[in-house]
Amino acid sequence: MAYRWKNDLTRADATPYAAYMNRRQLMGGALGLGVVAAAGAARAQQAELVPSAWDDVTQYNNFYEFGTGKAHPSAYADAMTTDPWTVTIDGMVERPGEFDFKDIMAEMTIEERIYRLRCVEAWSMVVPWNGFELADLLAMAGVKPEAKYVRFETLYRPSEMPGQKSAWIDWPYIEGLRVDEAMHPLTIMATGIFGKTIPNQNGAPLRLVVPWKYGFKSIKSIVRITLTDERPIGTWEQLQPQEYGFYSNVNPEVDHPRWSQATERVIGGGLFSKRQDTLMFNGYADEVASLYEGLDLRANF
Ligand SMILES: Nc1nc2c(c(=O)[nH]1)N[C@H]1C(S)=C(S)[C@@H](COP(=O)(O)O)O[C@H]1N2
Ligand SMILES: [Mo]
Repeated sequence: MAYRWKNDLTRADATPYAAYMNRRQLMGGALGLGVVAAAGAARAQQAELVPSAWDDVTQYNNFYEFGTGKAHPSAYADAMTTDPWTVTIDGMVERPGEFDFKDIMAEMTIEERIYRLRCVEAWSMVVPWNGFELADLLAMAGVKPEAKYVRFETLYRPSEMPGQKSAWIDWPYIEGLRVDEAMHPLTIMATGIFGKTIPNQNGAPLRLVVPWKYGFKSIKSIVRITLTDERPIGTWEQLQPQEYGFYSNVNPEVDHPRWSQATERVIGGGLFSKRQDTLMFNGYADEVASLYEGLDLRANF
């Protein structure tokens, strides 16, 4: 709840000020939307970090279940039914089961986390998420000591997800983390953005956010979480293992085979959209570098 991390973003890194003001107003009404205001400490820690514009966060998306264009998710994701919604937690847990999303929300404390999002395609945004630590959800099920990995699965429902009608991806979308990565306090399950319920195109009703990894690790619209001792093979690793590895930690020194990862295009500002240097572990090295001590980050990309 009161997890603190180094915040080095300032207003100079921000996209439009109007969007920021808009967000403060939204946060003012957040209680009415079922979002519990964050603890003061965590909020103050991020006070200087200004998010991207609402329109960019909700209209420039990757969610291949709705098509491969950046505008496809916002155009088609409304068709996805998110209520009722259950999440199965199974595998190496003490209390496996199918949990109703509403029951999960009743147990969890929602807070705001403003994080950088760095896509492997070399663009980035800053997103104000609302959500809870994944560790708290896993504690509900009780992780057994023999579990080494967490495997996540997105909804498979071609009737509501037109992209799932093409078979070039072996649906459902899958992702995975090591248990220690999953338990890290920076790793959250997001249920909102900008103090509002998360829009379908961003992964309603709950999606993973792992801010030090490339965006594709942050799997959307999760229906199943499995604790396992077998390393999961994610959708992108399965498609192109030489391009997308299991770790996919943001690393400006390890290029994608087809492009540099040293810099990123900041979404927003239209013609004036700028490039900036990509940060090691996306700016979260102080918090997470120790997880990878002794690991060759070039071999384990
Ligand atoms: N199920 C699912 N999750 C997904 C994706 C997807 O296509 N399907 N795209 C990923 C990619 S590549 C990125 S960059 C982020 C984008 O999240 P956003 O649209 O909320 O910015 O979602 C990730 N999660
Ligand atoms: Mo991405």
